[in-house]
Amino acid sequence: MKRVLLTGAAGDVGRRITPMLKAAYGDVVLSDLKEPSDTHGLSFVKADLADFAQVAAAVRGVEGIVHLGGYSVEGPWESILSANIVGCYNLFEAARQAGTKRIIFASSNHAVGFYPRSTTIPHDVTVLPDSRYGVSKAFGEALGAMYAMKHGMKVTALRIGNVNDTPLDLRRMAIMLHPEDLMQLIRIGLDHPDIAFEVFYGASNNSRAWWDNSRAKALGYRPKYDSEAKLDAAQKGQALATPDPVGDFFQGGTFCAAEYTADFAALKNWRAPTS
Ligand code: 15L
Repeated sequence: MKRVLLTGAAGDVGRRITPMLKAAYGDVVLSDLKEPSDTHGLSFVKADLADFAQVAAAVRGVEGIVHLGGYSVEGPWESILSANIVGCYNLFEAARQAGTKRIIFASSNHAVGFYPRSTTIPHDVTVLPDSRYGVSKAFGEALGAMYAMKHGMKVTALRIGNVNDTPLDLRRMAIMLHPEDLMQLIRIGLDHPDIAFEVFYGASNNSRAWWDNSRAKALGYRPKYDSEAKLDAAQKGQALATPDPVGDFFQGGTFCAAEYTADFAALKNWRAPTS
């Protein structure tokens, strides 16, 4: 991998990943709306994802992209539309025009947030987004699949749980992704010879996992961390949370509960029909 671009470099996950990306690939370019306070001596290109010309300038000469940029939580449709729908399209299309070979797309657990916590889901389930944000992540996955199949780009979508070295509550016990384990997933996506289009779950080796990540493991993922080691912290965080029947039932938590108007009893155990 000659040069790697990291979008969303000024965000929390971007700042955690930057030094590891630099150690692994050396030639790394950072991009975001504002320059990170610590660039680790790497060059920075300011780019608004919604502006195609700015994105095209950022991807010039880049062989691989780690696309963390965009709106990272639920928000107004206009914000999701410009940063995550238009922005994601601009990123993939500019990368195609620039001849970029590989893209890691930071999808999210919220693309499948309406699965009950009581079920273990594989990577190839029907998407059940829990928010406009989750819909934008499902869109990014679909876009990545199209660019992989139609243009031969090697695309890996990571349905990231919560990037942290400590689980913030009981939900995060299942979905915590230690930054070093995230780096492993990124390296598989950027380097593995067999990637065409893949969906991996972004979770550490959590004992309470509710995702079947066997596809990532088949390609060499060996997560080192288990949230169980920090159960105390999760219990303390949980004690501060307000109980919620919807949010506590579904994997997506508060993203599911927000703006919820459906008949919970009728829909809570819905599963896509199988053949
Ligand atoms: C996400 O997708 C968000 O980017 C992050 O801020 C957390 O809210 C995380 O999901 C989560 O589900 O905990």
